[in-house]
Amino acid sequence: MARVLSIQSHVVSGYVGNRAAAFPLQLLGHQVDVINTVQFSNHTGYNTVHGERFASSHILDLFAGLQANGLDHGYTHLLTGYMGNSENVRAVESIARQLKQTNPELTFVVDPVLGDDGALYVPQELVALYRDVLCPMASLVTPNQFEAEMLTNTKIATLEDAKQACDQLHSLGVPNVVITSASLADRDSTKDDVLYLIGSEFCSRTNSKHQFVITFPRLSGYFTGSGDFFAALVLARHASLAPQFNELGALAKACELALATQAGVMAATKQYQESTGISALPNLPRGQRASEMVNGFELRIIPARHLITNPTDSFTAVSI
Ligand code: PXL
Repeated sequence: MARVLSIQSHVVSGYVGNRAAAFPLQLLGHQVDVINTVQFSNHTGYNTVHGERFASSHILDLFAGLQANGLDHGYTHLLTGYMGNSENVRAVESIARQLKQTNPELTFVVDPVLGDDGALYVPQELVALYRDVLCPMASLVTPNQFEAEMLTNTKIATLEDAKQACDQLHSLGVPNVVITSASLADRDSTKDDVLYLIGSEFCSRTNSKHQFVITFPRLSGYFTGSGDFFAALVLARHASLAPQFNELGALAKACELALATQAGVMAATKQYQESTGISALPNLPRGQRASEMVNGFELRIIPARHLITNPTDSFTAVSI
């Protein structure tokens, strides 16, 4: 079982960041310690957000407290998500370096949270920091299509583009890449209701590579935090299958299981949004959203918890 330090955001109400990551990891039997990069009342999809973003000095101080008591020993995994500004990325870099010194076998999972659907929601300078600083230290990165495009400075329109983007990310030094969801023009163009996950494992010891694609349904609805949930699930499933990210095949299996849970929880969330009428409401801009609408803004992680341990969906990775 893994011992994970997870550095992400915290919300009082709802399920993004650490609130979407800790529970599935724990339910799957892993020990999770959390450092929060922000403490907000709710995620930023609501009309308003209260709370604060923590200074990097606060994050580093918490880690220093762990070190002072020897509590920094024993972590097998470091998981990072939304950091929001460059100082916090630098703080995470420092923590990752120190943890790697303590445990050279540390698995570092980086979700490079930059944006989605063609728009950055963090300062532009974070792109270069993720690319040049965190990717070379990471064991696995989990960008979405837009984030992979930003990190590689390429457009991903086809499966071949996606494979090349994975190769480019490998060349930065990261042995495992999962592009968590992508619309690809050259797959089955008759279907606009599917998305693709593209995974790539590179083993430097044997100079071998395994690339795969998994097709899964595209759902409409509000699924904020699903990327955070997914990265935690891949880590959790992989840690149970293989101690480290150096066994070809384990990443594909972990992605199949993580996607099975993710698809089930998203379907349960969509069903809830439909049953409450939220799906039928117009998607008004922030600040103008009706309370009936915002009540459906959260993933149904807790009500659908059985799908974390026993997913009912099943997906198959196809080698490419
Ligand atoms: O990764 C999603 C996320 C994480 N943390 C905070 C957010 C969001 C998305 O809105 O607001 C604070």
